[in-house]
Amino acid sequence: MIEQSFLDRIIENPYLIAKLKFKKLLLVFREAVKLFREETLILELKKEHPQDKVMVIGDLHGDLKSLMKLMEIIKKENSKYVIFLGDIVDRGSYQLECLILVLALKIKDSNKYFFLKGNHETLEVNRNYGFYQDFLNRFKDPKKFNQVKALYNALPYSALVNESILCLHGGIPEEFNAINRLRGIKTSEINLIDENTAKSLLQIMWNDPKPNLEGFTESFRGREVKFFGEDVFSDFMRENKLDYLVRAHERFPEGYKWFFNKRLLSIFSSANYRGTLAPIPASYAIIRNKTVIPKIIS
Ligand SMILES: [Mn+2]
Repeated sequence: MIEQSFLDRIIENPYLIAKLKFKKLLLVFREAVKLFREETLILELKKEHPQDKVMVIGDLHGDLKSLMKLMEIIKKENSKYVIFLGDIVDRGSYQLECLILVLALKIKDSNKYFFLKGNHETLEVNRNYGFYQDFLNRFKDPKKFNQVKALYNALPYSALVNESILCLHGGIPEEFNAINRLRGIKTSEINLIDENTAKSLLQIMWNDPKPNLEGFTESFRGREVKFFGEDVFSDFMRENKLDYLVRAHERFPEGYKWFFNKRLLSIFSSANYRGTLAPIPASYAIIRNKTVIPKIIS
């Protein structure tokens, strides 16, 4: 069992995480995995009152400074749910700190905090963008990374808020029925899904919207990854009876971006991405009543 006082201490001061022994982190990983394995691939979150708020957070990429600002905002917004859209690790200076902090929040209040899988919550991407090496530098033993893999394998892919607002990391899959088919399947049953459904999950993590485009087209991001235009987006939303889609995965100079007649909101919650590019405003989203409101972290 994890002590509450330990969770409180690292939530209060996440810089302590760098000093923790692996044995202590192991407890965090195991406890978090246990919770995620009870969840479904598509989370179904219900707001009891229309004015209940849901806070949605985009890519963090090891930007602990932005995450700590968000922690202050989480307190002020007092929302019913907080959904992280993934891409917590890779690229930034405090990847492990960000990951463990998000897991600590999950363990502390599992009915409030949700963590969806981004394309950087995979070993293959971590090998190329920093987290795997960062982890090896700290803990030396590649076998210890199995704990991280177990975590990645247990994460949900999408959250459906009041059956009408879909939250995910990348974009809509080519197969519109995938969301319905995935509903009710537990994350621990992911090995039972067929190849087509697995492709939809990959596209949920990787796809991007593109204005002035028809249908789905090839993406530079990889095989099976697609750009999607407004026509297929509208069809997808109609078929799944959805009002809004909230996603992350892309960085914009203005901090966030609306697409497709303000029905798709793209947010990005790291201001100091890679530390080398000029900082941009980081953003998050608030879902309240039946609308989605983009916000800038100041
Ligand atoms: Mn991404």
